[in-house]
Formats: sequence, structure tokens, C-alpha cells
Amino acid sequence: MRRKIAAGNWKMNGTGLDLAMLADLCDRHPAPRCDILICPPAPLIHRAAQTVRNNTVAIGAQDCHAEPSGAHTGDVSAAMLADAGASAVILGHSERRQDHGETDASVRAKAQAVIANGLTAIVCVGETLAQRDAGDTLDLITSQLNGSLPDTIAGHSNVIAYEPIWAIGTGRVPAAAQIGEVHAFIRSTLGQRFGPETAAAIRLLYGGSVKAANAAEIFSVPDVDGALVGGASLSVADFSPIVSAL
Ligand code: G2H
Repeated sequence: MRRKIAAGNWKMNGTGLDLAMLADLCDRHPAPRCDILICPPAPLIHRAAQTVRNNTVAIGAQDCHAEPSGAHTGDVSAAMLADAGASAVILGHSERRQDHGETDASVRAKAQAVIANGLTAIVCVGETLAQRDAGDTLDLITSQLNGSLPDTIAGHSNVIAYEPIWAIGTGRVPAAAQIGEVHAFIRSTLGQRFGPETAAAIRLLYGGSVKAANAAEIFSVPDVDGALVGGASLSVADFSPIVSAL
């Protein structure tokens, strides 16, 4: 049985003042039925991990460099994130693929580094509206999975997030059948490459305009093991009902 995950991606939002939300979230969910993960901006990770210490919310990062150290101004390594208190790293989010030119190959290298450091890799895939309209969604997902997932993903409790780009921050959510089609396809593609046991163990999150109002319907879709939530993870009032819906 896969334990479900409510993961919050704060993106480039939040300062130290916003960490009070984490303590509140812990208080509201002392014994959650699902894993709860919040991924704040990098400067907040250490303080966030201190804030939730001994509690039920884990802290993650939104990106990392593939190398362990060196001349990479502005970057942070997986080991640094682990040292700061992160237990997971989001990789290959479409905003990073778009804003920073990240490729499947670079996402794969980062995922390797994350897993080698004992952290959970959350690898994001998803199509643009033009790709969906052209009927290319499943081909695109296949190529992103083939290119972005390292072989080492099989031996760990790693995660894949399906985030259709046209649903991110837009309020547009795919129909349950569309989400179900892609999640089942991802599970089957994982099975072909890694075998049925690994395919059954890897958790698949849906991401893109998840809100309290649509969470229950999304979570009822087969092969959806939780959500990667952006805007609605910034406040307890919005995020707590999503946690409760899992
Ligand atoms: C998709 C999601 C979080 P939002 O990017 O990863 O953001 O819920 O704001 O669409």
C-alpha cells in the first residue's frame, strides 16, 4: 500500500515570517494519514526544518545541482540540502525547465545526486497545451520519463509528479479521466523499465491548480497517490483541507 503524500511547493514565495504556518500545520495534523512535505525557498529550509522538528511535516527543496561541490555560483548541492534538514528535492519542475533551460539529462543527473545523498527525488513531468492538443501527451511523457529518471530511482522511495503545464497556476484542471489516463500510463511505463514491484511502489503525484475544492475528486482517481500543490500550500487555511482529503 503506497502512503499518500500532500506536498507543498512554495516556489519563490515566503520569508521567515511565513514559517509560523508550518508550526500551525503540525498542530492541525498531529497524526496525519499521509506524508506531509513542504518545500520552501532554499534560504528557509534550515529554519523550516528546525520549526517542524519532532513533528509530522517534512521539509524539501525545489532544486539542486548535480555536483557535490565546486565552482557553481549560486547553486546548492544535494548534500547541502540534506545538511540543512531537507529530506526530498523537487526536480525538473516545468518552471525550471522553462526558466533555466533544464533538460531531461540535467534532471536525471540531479536525481542521481539526490538519491545518492539519501533524499527522495520528486521528478516532474508534464505536457504543454500545444502538445496535448496535438495528441502528443503520452509520447512526451514517455520521453521525459526515459530521459529524466536515473536507474537508481528503482531502489528508493522516490516520487514522480505529473504536472500538465497548462494546469499550473491557471485554475484549469484536467478531467479526472485525463489525469487517470496519464497516471496509469506512467505506472505502466515504469513497469516496463523497472519491473512491477518498483512500478507499484513509486508514488505518483498530480500537480496543477490543486485546491481544497477539487482535491477529493483528484485523489479518488486510480494511481493518484497525492498532490504537489503550489499556490494552495502557502496558507494553512488552504493546505490543511487538502491534507485532510487524503
Ligand atoms: C504546479 C503546482 C505546484 P499550482 O506547479 O507544483 O502549482 O498548484 O499553483 O498550480
